[in-house]
Amino acid sequence: MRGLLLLPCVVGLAAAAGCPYTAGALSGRAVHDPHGPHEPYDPQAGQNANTVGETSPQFLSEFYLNDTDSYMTTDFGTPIQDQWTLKAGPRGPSLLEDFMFRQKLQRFDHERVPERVVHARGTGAHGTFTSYGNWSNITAASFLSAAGKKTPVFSRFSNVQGFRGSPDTVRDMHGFATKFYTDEGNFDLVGNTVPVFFITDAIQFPDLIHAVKPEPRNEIPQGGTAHDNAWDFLMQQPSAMHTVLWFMAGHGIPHTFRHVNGYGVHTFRLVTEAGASKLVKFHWKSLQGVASKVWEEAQVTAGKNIDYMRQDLYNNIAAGRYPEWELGVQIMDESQMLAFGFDLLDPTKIVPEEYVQITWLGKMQLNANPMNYFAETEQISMHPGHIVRGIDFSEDPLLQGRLYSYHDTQINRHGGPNFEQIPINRPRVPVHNNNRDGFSQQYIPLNNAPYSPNTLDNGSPMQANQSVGNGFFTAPSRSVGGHLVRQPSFTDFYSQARLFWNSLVPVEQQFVVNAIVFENSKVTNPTVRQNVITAMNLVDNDLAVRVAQGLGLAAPEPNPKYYHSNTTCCVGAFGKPLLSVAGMQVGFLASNAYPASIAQGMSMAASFAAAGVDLVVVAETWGNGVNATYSISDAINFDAVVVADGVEDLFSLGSFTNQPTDGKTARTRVSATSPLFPAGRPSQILVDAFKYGKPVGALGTGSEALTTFDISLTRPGVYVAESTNKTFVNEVLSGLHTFKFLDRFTLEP
Ligand code: HDE
Repeated sequence: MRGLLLLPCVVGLAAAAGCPYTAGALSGRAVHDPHGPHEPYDPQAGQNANTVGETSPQFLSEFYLNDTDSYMTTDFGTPIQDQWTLKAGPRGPSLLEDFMFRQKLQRFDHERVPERVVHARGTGAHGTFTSYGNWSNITAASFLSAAGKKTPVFSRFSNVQGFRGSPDTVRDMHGFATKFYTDEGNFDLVGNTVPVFFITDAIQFPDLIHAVKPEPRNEIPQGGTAHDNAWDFLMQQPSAMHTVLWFMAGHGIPHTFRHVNGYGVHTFRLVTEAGASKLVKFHWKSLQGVASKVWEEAQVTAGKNIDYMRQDLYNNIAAGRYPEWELGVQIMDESQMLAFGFDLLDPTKIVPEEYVQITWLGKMQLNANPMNYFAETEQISMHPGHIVRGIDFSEDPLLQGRLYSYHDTQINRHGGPNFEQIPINRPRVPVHNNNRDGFSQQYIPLNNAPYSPNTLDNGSPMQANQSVGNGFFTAPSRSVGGHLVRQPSFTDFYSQARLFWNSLVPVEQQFVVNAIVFENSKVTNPTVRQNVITAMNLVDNDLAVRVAQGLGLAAPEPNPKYYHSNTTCCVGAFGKPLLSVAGMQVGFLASNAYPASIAQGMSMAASFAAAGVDLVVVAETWGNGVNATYSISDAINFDAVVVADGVEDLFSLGSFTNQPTDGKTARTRVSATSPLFPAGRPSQILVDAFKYGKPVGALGTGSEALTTFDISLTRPGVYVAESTNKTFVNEVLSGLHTFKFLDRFTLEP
């Protein structure tokens, strides 16, 4: 309805004529409001009924530029041709007068904007958040006011350390930021996939990032923390230990962005209409389940497909397999700030779920890919300070610093403060204030009295607060005071680091040891490596001894000040079955030389498809029924691998002849070495899949391929059948749910 004379009130008052927010309504003039939603917003519907929100792409559709069936124009609309410059004669020179040429080159010269200073590498999608109920007992937030109420969202997932073009699967922390386009303004939940953070005071953030980013002299390494500077800083900053262990565990190398949980990290507040506040920790729970790669697999993926995670998200949304997350809060009384043995303001602490259960408020589904990466994913500006009525901050000094940084950094990226007006950033409700001008102002403000108080515009825009205009208000119970100091706020950083370590299954503990050993084997400075042992020993002596062994350092004596034997649930990335296997890929290793093998794959595909799983038939070359060639396939592409009946020769380690053998005379003999794919590729796919802990299987004589590589047919996660049947498919599907067969990984004694 853009272009109509509708200027809906943002909140509160339904009578359009008396709408206090609406300059046009007050002046009686026809006003086109570019901020306005497509349909008039009915506050009553928002408050009391289930509203069906538009999806974000619909909201953005008025900005789509469609070039179909059009002539080329300049930026100012004149039709032109742009393939040849205007020249003085056929041999030139080109003339400065050529405005078509100048504009084309100039626009190209200015295409790049600064990437994010952190979280530069990311991918995002549109979706919908649906509230499970009316949560007005804990918050006045309108998007949580009714069961079934829908709010459009955009989520951006990111890596932290690497640049925009860095690989997805390096070991790193990951961002999980969501913008809720609520009917009372934008709320951004700018969280991570790990619930704790490295530092407790925002003034240390530049030090943290300078330390983990590539080293200044040579800009190495790209995307990871396996270098001297990172470990030098992290091991001298006690607050970092808990977070370091999370990202040395599986959380540093998630399988895909669909398989991560998310966390607000800081304690926030929810505030009711009446002003009563509770402390909360925000949680996103992946309804796909949490899954992680193993390190070898992540490294290979980083080389073979640096876009692995963004491709997974994009492909699954494009295929209609929409990932979902539940949003929940742990709710605590204001009086419980210090009740659990640590300060709820300390962002290095989780609130164990044994203490406070999570209340699930609603569900998010990501269901539309951006139409244009730059315009949407790259330009979206997340900010923890984008907050709405019913939600409030806490005094956490890390959060307080973030409230400055995000807006500031976006001004740097966009050249001025009007980035809030970019389509992907603008709220779905009208904006009314006295902020003016700046680079590239997108609106034409009509209020000729842009100050408060004014009488010339009848006092508009008026001040909204808790009691008038449904405005934002700070939780009335908040009170702060104290002498001015520069000192740390929190002290114990090892008890919860140990809680995390204690709570991992043994295999994930081994992965943590391996990861620390790997990263520090790249550290060249012996003092830095020794500091690692000293710091780890404060968490756990066994951990420190094993890392010391891996680094060739002396085993330390126990330093038990923080040792305890408590455990908590829900912190590891391994050992729990997935909730859904939708979007998983089963590689079916077949051969063009034996067409029956391709037919087997085609006949099984439908059974897997019923569970949302793709069966990918792999053969030497393209052909009917072939979904991928060996040349482009690798174990990293598949979540399970099945060898077709009759293609075992592809995996043979013996002499590679083309002679037919008894019993296989109907087949053209195939060979493990073929000019059609890199030497040994089918074997490599099978062996690597097994090594990465994935389910593997075989039909008929294909099982010989497994035994060739000493893969026992009776091991967990190994499935064989004579031919395609339902039981076999179900076994592979259950293997996909298990996801990683942990018995495949060696534990140190
Ligand atoms: Fe950020 N962070 N951060 N951060 N952060 C940015 O803002 C910052 C922190 C997080 O997908 C920047 O727009 C400071 C914690 C995510 O667009 C910047 C501190 C958490 C994203 C910034 C922190 C995060 C950012 C860079 C210490 C988890 C990507 C670009 C006080 C709760 C958002 C930008 C997206 C991005 C500053 C710590 C999450 C520089 C100063 C803790 C997910 O403003």
